[in-house]
Amino acid sequence: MSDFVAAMIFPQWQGAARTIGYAAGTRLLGSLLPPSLPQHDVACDASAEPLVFQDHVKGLDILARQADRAAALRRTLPAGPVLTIGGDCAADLTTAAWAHEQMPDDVALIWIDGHADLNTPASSPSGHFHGMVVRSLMGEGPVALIRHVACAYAPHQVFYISARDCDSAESDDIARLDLFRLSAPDRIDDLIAAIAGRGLSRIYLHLDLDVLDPEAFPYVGVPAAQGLTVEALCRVLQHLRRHFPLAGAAITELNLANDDDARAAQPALRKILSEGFGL
Ligand SMILES: [Mn+2]
Repeated sequence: MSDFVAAMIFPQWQGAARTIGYAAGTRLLGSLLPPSLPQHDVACDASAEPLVFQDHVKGLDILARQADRAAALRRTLPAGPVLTIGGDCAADLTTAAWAHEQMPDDVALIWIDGHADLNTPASSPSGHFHGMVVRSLMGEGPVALIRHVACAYAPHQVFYISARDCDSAESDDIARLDLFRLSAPDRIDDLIAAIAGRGLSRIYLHLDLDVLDPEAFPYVGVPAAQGLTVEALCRVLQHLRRHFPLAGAAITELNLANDDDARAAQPALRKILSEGFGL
């Protein structure tokens, strides 16, 4: 029996502001899910037109329209954990927000990512929204997007695993806000203890595949050196799922340039889905 009631398939690329192989990545992940898990598609603008900058965010209009669609779809799905398949790291903005709204102050947001995604529109060097998602889930971001965050995550609810390629403003904010940061996967018990010690009983798992080491798994939008092995990632996911019920999850940033990439990425993805997520 899967932990999930449904999968939301959301090939959004505008948050990365590059028409790279996210659509192919989303398709492949969808094809690897068990047929018993109902899949629901969020329609995305596939146009390769350059994105317009608005309020320091590239493609804000389109991102807002797509987030509206995702939020509307989420409201039609059963209560219970949904697995969002991206797409860029912003694909689960509305589903991570929804998970917290159902159980305010009880959800740990576990951000498993080579990056911190903690920029504000003003601090972001690129204007790419996929680097602002955690900050938005904490209630600070473009109004057109954070209107879906009815219940912001507080700093004590945010936990990073292997965030290692951070902008200097992000590093400053991690220190200032005292966000939990697990650097070595073998210290996972520290994370478990911190979640429980902060009175949180459920976890939301956001997996950006760039948490993996690019030598083992280069099929991502923004690779970050010195990441986890696939085995270490699976152990971390298993350990977390053994200790806490899921509020939801997402797998993001799979970027496949061609069929060779798709073939080469499959064994790791199958392992992560089955051993990491129990699918
Ligand atoms: Mn990332």
